[in-house]
Amino acid sequence: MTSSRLQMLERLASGLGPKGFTRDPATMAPWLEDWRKRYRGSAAALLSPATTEEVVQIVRLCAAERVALVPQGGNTSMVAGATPSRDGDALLLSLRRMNQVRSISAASNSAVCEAGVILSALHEAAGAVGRRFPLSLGAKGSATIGGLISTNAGGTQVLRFGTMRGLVQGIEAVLPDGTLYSGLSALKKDNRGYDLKQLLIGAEGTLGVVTAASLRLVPAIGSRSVAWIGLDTPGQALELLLMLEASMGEAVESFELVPGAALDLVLAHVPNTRAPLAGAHPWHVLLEATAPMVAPSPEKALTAALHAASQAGLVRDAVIASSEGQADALWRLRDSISEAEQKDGPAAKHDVSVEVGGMPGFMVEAAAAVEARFTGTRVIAFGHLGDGNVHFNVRAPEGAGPDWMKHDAPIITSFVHDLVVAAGGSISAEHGIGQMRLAELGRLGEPARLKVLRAIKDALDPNGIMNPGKLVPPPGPTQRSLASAPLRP
Ligand code: 2HG
Ligand code: ZN
Repeated sequence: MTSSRLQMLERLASGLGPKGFTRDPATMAPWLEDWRKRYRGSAAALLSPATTEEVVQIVRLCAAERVALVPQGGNTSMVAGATPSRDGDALLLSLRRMNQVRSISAASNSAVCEAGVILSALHEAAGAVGRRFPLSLGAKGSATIGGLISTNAGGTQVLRFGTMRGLVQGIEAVLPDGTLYSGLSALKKDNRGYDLKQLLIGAEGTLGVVTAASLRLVPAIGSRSVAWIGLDTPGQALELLLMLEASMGEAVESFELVPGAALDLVLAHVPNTRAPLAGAHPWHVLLEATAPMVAPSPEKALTAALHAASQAGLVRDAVIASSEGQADALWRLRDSISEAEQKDGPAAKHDVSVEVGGMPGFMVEAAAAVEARFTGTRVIAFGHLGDGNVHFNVRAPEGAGPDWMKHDAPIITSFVHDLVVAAGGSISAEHGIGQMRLAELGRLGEPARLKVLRAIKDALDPNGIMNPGKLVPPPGPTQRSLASAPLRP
């Protein structure tokens, strides 16, 4: 390490104090590996500032010395977006100590949170003032607001409330040269040109460090009804959604598609789970409908709608949770799919979207094409059917060797992504690009999109210090599709 680098680390250590600076390998270790344990990086130090002013000082120093910074929240990225590279040159910048809800107002339906506030803590804070923050996902106990913003997270309530893009009203961030952008005002209308807030949402920390945000709250719900439904095809599931929306309107907040094979994995690998319906079904839907405070419970309307759907031949069996405990147990089945898949063995994972109406057809045809081309694989596609987004995960054949992930999975990924692009879809619907999808975005991104991504990155971060190697594919020749490459015998 050069002496100027050492001096810089010493300055950071004395400025941030022992709680804000460490080079201890054991303390740093868990944060240097991604959630899925597929990427392991290295860093010169772990910085944990407690205030925005400390973040400004850190970024100024890094800009002057041209040292890379990798911002990190709860480290639950599905695409290794917060894992540093292996060279160990970067500094890991944890926002987790910045965990204050600075203010919360029922009157203006908003909360100002620091980047390190954990999603479930925001849910509780909003509940305490009779409001709620309407975005939720399986990792709510560790995902942070800064990470959710930087990845434009979606989750299981997007159907009604949209992604983070629709829920962030203002942002405070430190730009790559150390300039503080104080844009926290929750303005409903603001037409001063390019929207810096939207630029930072989903930027994966490549354009600056989000330190706080003003977030939209909505009225607390009065009651909810959660149902688990067995049916035959994804097409019937989408028909059911349209039928429910026609009869219940905005009450339908979540509509998650779960194949029988995913439920089986959860029942096999996650303790204290049990099958919600008596018989087996090829497909399932987990549905949540809500009603506001003074309105009657949605249960009656939901029961009638499900009865009509069953008469129409769309629904094979269904159960409506009769208590909050049962509702939570149904949600646990859905939220545990990733964990169960991980325990079960290797899979080539994909996070894809096509237009909503085209998704059932895409799922069926693409799964058949994958399973025919890659003998022994099994597609488990699940998730946010109502958003046109499923996790199209291809499980390794029985007895696949340790090299399957390294050799076969990338070929399968090219094959799946080629199908998605042919269907006019996106190869990253909600997980982002990180480092895992970088080469594929370079290969498949439209030239205009790539040109603009690179131009924005160069304009805001000319020295490339903010989360290098993520999101923005470098210019130059791109890899060709591996889809027709031979598999190992
Ligand atoms: C979900 O919807 C997450 O459960 C994770 O986005 C998806 O593990 C996955 O493939
Ligand atoms: Zn998802």
